[in-house]
Amino acid sequence: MGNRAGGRRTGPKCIAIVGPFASGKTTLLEAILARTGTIARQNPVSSGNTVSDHSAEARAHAMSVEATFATTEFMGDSLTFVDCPGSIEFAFEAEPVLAACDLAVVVAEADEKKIPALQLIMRKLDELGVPRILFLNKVDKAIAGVRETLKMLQPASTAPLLLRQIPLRKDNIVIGSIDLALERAYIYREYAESEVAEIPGDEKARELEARFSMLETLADHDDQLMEQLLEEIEPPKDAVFDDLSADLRDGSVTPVLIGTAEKGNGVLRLLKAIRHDAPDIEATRKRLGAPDGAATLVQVMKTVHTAHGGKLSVARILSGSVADGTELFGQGGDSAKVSGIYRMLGKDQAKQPSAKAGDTVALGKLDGVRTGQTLTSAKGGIAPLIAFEAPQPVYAFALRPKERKDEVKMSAAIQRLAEEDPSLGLRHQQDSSETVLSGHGEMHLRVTVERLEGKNQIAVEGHTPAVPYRETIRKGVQQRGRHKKQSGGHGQFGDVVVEIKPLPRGSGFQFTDTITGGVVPKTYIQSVETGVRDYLKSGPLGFPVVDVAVNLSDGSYHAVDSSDMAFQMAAKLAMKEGMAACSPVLLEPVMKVEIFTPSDATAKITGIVPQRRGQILGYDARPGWPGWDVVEATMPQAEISDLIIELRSATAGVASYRAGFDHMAELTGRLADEAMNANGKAA
Ligand SMILES: Nc1nc2c(ncn2[C@@H]2O[C@H](COP(=O)(O)OP(=O)(O)OP(=O)(O)O)[C@@H](O)[C@H]2O)c(=O)[nH]1
Ligand SMILES: [Mg+2]
Repeated sequence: MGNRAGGRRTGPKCIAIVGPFASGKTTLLEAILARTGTIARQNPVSSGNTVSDHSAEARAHAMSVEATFATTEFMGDSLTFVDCPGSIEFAFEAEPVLAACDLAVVVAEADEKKIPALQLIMRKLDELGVPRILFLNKVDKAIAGVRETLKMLQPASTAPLLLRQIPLRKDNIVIGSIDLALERAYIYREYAESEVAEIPGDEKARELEARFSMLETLADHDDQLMEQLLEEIEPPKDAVFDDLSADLRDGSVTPVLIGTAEKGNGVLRLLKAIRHDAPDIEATRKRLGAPDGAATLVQVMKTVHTAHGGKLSVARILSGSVADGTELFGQGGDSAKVSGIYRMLGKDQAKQPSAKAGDTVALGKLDGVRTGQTLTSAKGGIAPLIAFEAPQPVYAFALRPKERKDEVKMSAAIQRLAEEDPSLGLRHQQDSSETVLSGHGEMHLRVTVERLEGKNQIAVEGHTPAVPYRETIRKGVQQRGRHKKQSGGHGQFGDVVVEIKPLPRGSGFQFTDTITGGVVPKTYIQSVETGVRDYLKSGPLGFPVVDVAVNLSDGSYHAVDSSDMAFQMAAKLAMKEGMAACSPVLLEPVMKVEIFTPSDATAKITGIVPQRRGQILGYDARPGWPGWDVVEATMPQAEISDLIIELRSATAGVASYRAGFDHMAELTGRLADEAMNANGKAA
């Protein structure tokens, strides 16, 4: 014991603050910055004046919408905290942060509804191998005991939650905490350091019981401690601390500290635990599989375009050092020179001459560098140490500027936003010539549009993207089309007979001819095909026509008056008249959908599907996700556009889905009329 390399690691640290929606992350960061003296006082989030939620968008929606970096000092150590948004719609923002941080502080609260969200975060930390401390916040309003709360939260975590502190109550109000490792009591004082006290006599039994249970969990990874417990020998305090550090760092337990961020309570203990137990940059390098060597290595965590137009790449220096002018190479050997190194405090930056391994700083003007990239000082560059893949978007907006003159400006601004937020999708929809922005929920896109408008002074209009309807026919017909004009000199003459026939779904378009004896010359057969194809771009219902075969069976021509144009016209005439008689019908795209949901909401989800004209194909346990199900269904694309909103509200915000095109299906009745009306208006 005591030899598990549990000692304190010095050097700058980077700590991500994560946790379910509104658990108090921003409040905690504010409390930390106040406690370390980086800010004069702790502002409540309701003031709209915190270090994190300073943007107009965060204030407007009373939630964090991006990762915020704040560097502070605590007892001589440099600590950079990164306050990550809790909403699942902004979850991707945290991934490059988590990858390059040393430790995550998971802020949780005693709220059953937020367990699935907590589970999602814990899974991500498991996946990335990030050690963590759980900060059980809001103990001021907790009704249940902490141990019951941990029992409730435990299913969200694969590692055992190890209670390190228990609350000290008076008249049912939490007035402080008892640290089970230090065996000391702390009496909370608002916005100030707690007062150290002896453990009150009547709390001793409860303390010993909780402490024993903590030691038992630690003994699972320490045979010597196990023996001591069995023989009822009091283990040395230092050895307990070493175990706590070592178990935290290798992820075998998740220590739990408690507090009330809003009043700054429990914050100093948390800072001390971080100082003592957090792994350092060496461990993080190892976790990322960074190559050894003399070269400088940098991992980019976020990209921002500041109000003054400069691009900042917020990055962790994994090894070596960076100074103004340092040339950094990405994958493939592209390079950029650092121009400006800044220490971050929310929206403010302070210039500094250089940065060394472990530091988290913003690097100026790294053109071409993207979030998630790894950079090196070695010529030749380096492949990213970790690959980030944004989940499939679940919500989309079609955008256009209110004023035409803003088109170019809007498209440049969207490019910048997409650079800042790699989870945004951007495509140009041919059918409707719309710019379609896709993302992870309504709020995500709303915030994106607000940024577009606010930062760039462009007014934009957003609406649900058009569904790519098609049309086809139900029966065939034979139709003649004659185009004949005699006006003065040269006439125009084309005459065709076409046979129009429906094809099986998914066949597309086929053109053939059965012309014999040259009644329509070869070159004009080509013209007929061109005319037919042109017509099919918009059929009798106003949509592109699919699954149709057209055969040119007969016709006639005129040696002088026939022309390419005349035959195209004749073909279009034949198609126009013929198609109307073929019982045209609208087709809508139907998608195959997989909906991921906590199992206790599966019944609700299977109820939502048929209401959206969907068909359940089946549901099952989600592989590798205890407590989750996957529901498979088919559903018309038109019904999926806002599906996520309903799924999220049925599952406290955590359900998601993946969809891919499956087939086209006939659409008739009121919905078909609506689609045609909408199309008519747009055209
Ligand atoms: N009672 C109580 N409320 C708290 C405490 N800490 C935070 N809150 C409240 O919880 C709400 C959310 O706080 P935030 O700090 O914005 O939470 P967050 O986790 O940053 O939220 P998102 O970033 O939007 O996910 C606010 O109303 C806070 O005042 C606490 O210790 N006790
Ligand atoms: Mg927040």
